[in-house]
Amino acid sequence: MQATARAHTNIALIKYWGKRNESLILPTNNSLSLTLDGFYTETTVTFREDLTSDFFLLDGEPVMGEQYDRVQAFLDLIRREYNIGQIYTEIKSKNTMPTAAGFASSASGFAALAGAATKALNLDIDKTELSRLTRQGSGSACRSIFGGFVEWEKGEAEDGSDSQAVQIAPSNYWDVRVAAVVVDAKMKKVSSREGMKRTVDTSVFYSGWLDSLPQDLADIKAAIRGQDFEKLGSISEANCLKMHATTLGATPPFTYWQDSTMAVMQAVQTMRDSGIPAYFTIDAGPNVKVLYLPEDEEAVMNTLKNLPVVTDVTLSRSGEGISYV
Ligand code: 2P0
Repeated sequence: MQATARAHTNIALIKYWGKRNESLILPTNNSLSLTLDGFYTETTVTFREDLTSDFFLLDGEPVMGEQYDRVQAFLDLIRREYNIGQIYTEIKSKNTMPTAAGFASSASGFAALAGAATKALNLDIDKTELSRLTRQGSGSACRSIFGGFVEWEKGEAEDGSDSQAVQIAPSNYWDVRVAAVVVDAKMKKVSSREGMKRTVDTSVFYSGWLDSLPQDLADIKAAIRGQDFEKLGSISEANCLKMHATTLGATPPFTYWQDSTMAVMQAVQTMRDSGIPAYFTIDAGPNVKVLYLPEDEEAVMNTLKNLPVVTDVTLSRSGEGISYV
């Protein structure tokens, strides 16, 4: 009872920012992402009769604390959902994120874990059901089951049975590129889980965010259909700015941005003024992702690498969904 799965991380262009059910991880809004080829997690899960608890090694080191608890809770869910009984697992996970690329590994991590565990158990589930299961490990991870452009449908059902990701376009549909820009960051961050909860509970801007989403989703899907990069980029950038604006209306207010984050944002806008179509998006942290087209790669790289606040830039293309090794 062993299997190995590989899953890539994804970058949200229309952000997931808030839950309507915290235990089932059901979101308040649909989100839309691009799966990235540069960053992935490879996980081997072995179910072993001789173990008395789950054992989790990440990059060769045993994992304890909160990270272990989340993984164990997710395996308990799989055991319960599929009537597996008390058989525990050995999990060996490798993150192939270039050092400090500024990506949270929970998206690729929970997707690879769900894929490997269900494969090891020989469960007959399709990608849609796998996405629903993965969602309950970490929300954004449900999008990493698929490659290319992916939408997470929030669903309406109380039990989450219709909250899953669907592929909008495969990875070879359109060569949009993403530069992951790491900045010199010192401030301690508010976790995305805590940040989105505080925002939903207290932000005076949250209803404006929610009201604006159906239009953003319709517009970005039209941009993907028409392969209109300026439209794709400008909607992504505006959606990111709105998400981050909600944090300023929370109690207590907070922001993920630092002066280095804003320096990169301004550099991207200056590139645009000089005729290079590049757009930024930012998740729950200070680092910036820049969207651009292949023909502008050299110019974008030169600009980003030469910014004093930037410590690392890693390039990525559209990536594949989950695969088994
Ligand atoms: C996203 N983020 O759509 C958004 C944009 C951060 C900003 O999904 O609580 O780690 O495990 O469901 O998926 C980060 O949140 O949160 C996230 P949980 P997750 O990618």
